Amino acid sequence: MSESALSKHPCYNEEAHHHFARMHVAVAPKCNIRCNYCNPKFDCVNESRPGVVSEVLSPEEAGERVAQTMAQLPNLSVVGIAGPGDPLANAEETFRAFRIIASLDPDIHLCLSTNGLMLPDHVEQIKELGIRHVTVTMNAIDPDIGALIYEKVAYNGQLFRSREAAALLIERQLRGIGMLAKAGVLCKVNSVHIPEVNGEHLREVTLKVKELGAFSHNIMPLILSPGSFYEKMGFRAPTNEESIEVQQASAQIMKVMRHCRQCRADAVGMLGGDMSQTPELLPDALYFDKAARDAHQERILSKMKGLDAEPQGDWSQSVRVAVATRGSGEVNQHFGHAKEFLVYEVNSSGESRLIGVRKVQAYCNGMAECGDDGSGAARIFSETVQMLKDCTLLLCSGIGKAPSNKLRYVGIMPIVCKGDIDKQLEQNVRYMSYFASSCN
Ligand code: CLF
Ligand code: SF4
Repeated sequence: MSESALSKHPCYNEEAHHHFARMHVAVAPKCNIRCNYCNPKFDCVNESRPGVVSEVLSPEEAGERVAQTMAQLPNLSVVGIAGPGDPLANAEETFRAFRIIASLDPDIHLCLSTNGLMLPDHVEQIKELGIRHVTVTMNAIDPDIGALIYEKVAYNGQLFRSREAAALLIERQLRGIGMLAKAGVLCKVNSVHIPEVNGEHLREVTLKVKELGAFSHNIMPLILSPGSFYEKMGFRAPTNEESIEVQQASAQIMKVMRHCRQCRADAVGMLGGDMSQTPELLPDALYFDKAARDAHQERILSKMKGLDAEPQGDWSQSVRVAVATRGSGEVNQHFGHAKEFLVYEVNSSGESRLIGVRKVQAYCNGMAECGDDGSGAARIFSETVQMLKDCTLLLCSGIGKAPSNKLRYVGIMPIVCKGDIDKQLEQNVRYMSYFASSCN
């Protein structure tokens, strides 16, 4: 594995996601399969959350947007194509866009995300273009389980359904993953966790893709597109505990990703701060200064701690801590402004590991008492508490008196602090343990 291919990629390296940004260009509208959780009116759910479908760009427009964004975001290190359909069902546009982007700056990392059906036909081209990261979304290796997930597959002018469709798709996904590994392309496997369908099967998927040479496994909770078959049939997303349990089982086998944001096909910015819906932030400039960008990224790399590894300590006595952050690997976000919290486990030796990201609605609406106007704020607060109810501590850079008191009341201790997340986790959990033992 090449360290340089990993150090700046926010999805392949957890620490990099605190510092580096990615950009998706939505050049791929068509899809060649139908997943039961998908509604084609929305972005591909295998890497996205349902929202208004991303505006489709031509490869040339995509190149212009990337140049603009490179001028605006010196920490932009990766450009990916992930939809809104399947990039390899739109291979001509996808590869043309990658060629244009690579000609802007050969050092930008190119990243592709696919359902894998057409992957075996394109591995050569992927390698030749210097695409170093490919994600394959693979939800089952057993065609009987796959038949519950995929409605149909269109391949070579023929339409396949049910078990036959799943068997064809799975065979091509596995072949493609093996070919990527042999070609030296880092392959991440995404799986959608559908509790009653593949919850207990995902460990087998991990075992198989590891055997084939995949780099990591990203198990994402099901998000139902409105109007999809699963939505109509009442399928449900896993609970936070179910997600953690399934991820821990796979983490015994290989590296798992726990910081995925299931971002849009046109997402721009840090994983935790999508700017795609605020286009006024992007200037018209088509000129970017490569030397300044390179120097900026070198400075970031010099401050990073290196590649993350799964901590091997004893987690039986661990506590869970929610952290409000805007990036840079620091506690630096006010509770009321947080749209997500990173949830860590900290063990008795002070080691910490990320176990998930909890999306919430920002609590503060500008009222003096942090949104405590007695109306919508009460609902938002109770939803946030519901998302963080397994946490004992909450670290943030500030919090109003009213929410602070209410959090204590439900058993979550807010601590106002700033600085490096790992250090703050260690210090505050030690302090809490000391305090608890002195009181006994
Ligand atoms: Fe985009 Fe995907 Fe590349 Fe990352 S996203 S194509 S690997 S650059 Fe990342 Fe977004 Fe999760 Fe995807 S957080 S949905 S895993
Ligand atoms: Fe929808 Fe599945 Fe195609 Fe993605 S791969 S666009 S989720 S049918």
